[in-house]
Order: sequence, then C-alpha cells, then structure tokens
Amino acid sequence: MKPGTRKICPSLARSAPFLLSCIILLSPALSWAAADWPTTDWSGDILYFVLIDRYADGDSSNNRRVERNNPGDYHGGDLKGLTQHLDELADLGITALWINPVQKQIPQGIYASAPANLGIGEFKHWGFHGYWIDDFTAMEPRE
Ligand SMILES: [Ca+2]
Repeated sequence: MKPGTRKICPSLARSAPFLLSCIILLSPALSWAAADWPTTDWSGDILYFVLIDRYADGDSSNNRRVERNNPGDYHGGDLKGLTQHLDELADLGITALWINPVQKQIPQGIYASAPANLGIGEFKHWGFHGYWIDDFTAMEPRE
C-alpha cells in the first residue's frame, strides 16, 4: 500500500450497499478528493481483489447475453453473488475488498485475438471487467 492511500471502509461488510461504499483510492492524484476522509492504516489488512463478473452468479435474472465459453464475454457474476460469499472470504482472513468499477459499461464489444498457442482465435471482448465505463452516473445492470 502506497503512503497516502486512504481506506474508506474499516472492515469487510455484510451488505451490498456498504460494499459499494468501500472505495480504495490508489492514486495519489485522486486523494485530494478525500482530504477530509479519515486516514486508516491498511498495513494490517488482507486485501482481496474481486472481478465481480467472474466471481459468483447470485442473480440469474440479470444475466443478459452471458456467454461463459467466450473468454471476453460476461459470465454472469454479480454483487449478489459476491455478498453471498462474504462469510467465506472473511473465514479466509480477508478484511477488505477491492472490487472492479460497477458503472454502466459501453454497450458494444470489441474484437480481440488470443495468442495462437491458446487455440481460442478471435473473440469478442466486452466490458465485463468494469473498466469500459459509458456512464459514470449509472450502475451496470448486470451487477
Ligand atoms: Ca447474474
């Protein structure tokens, strides 16, 4: 953890709204926005990064165009699936989560190619990772 990094949530929570409030500012350039936030020492925490779409599918009703055979497509994981497993994560000793962005993603996929030795060939890559944000004010409906 870089000096000056701030933790907003004090510990692993048990609800989705609290989970969403767990923001980690890893960029010192962004820390100006948190000037009044309490600084917490992360050195004793066990941080676990979760790519929500790949973690656990807790709500099949939000599985729009899920294609688990495509490495670049959505696989159906969501915040409900993550919250259903919080006790297991806590049992592993994890005390803080870092989740991918949950804002609405661009609606189109982009073609990508895998290395030839993987035998996958060309596939369509979508914003399942959360980093192709289309609207910073809206939540991705798949989450
Ligand atoms: Ca789902």
